[in-house]
Amino acid sequence: MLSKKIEAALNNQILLESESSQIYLAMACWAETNGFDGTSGFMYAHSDEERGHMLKIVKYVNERGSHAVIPQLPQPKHDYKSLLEVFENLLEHEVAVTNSINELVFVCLEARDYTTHNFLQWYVSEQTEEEALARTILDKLKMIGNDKGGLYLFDRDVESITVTSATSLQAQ
Ligand code: OFO
Repeated sequence: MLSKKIEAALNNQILLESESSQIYLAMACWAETNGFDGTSGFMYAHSDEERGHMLKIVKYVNERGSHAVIPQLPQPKHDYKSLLEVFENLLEHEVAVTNSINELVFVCLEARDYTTHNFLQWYVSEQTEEEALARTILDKLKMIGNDKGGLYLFDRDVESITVTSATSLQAQ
């Protein structure tokens, strides 16, 4: 059974992952209604992934004999000035999620909950990948600026930008 402190911290992470899923769903809708179909596909997929992250913690908490609480969520932002703003917000949100995961890892070590600490390692690597991907995408968008042709190509290709290609691009 989890300690009350770890249970509360994991429930807080459930809230954050659920929020991520909603935020990316709202971004998908903005992109879809503004002619950015590729970005919208990317965001729909990302929203599903975040729901997966949330579910993984829900299952873990319940399997450890504690109780996962499904949170009420605030309405996410639904209007953006540009693709650049969308991805800036995405990176900002992922950095906040990373900080929260790091804090959670720290709380587990303090409490000597090595099982939960081990469970969280997947999230630690996942956050590194997600931040690397978001930074690479942002760099591309900054390079493109307001060039319509560039934005068209970006939107066409964004779904195929993977973490692996992002990491190798950064290494170049
Ligand atoms: Fe992208 O945040 Fe989940 O883990």
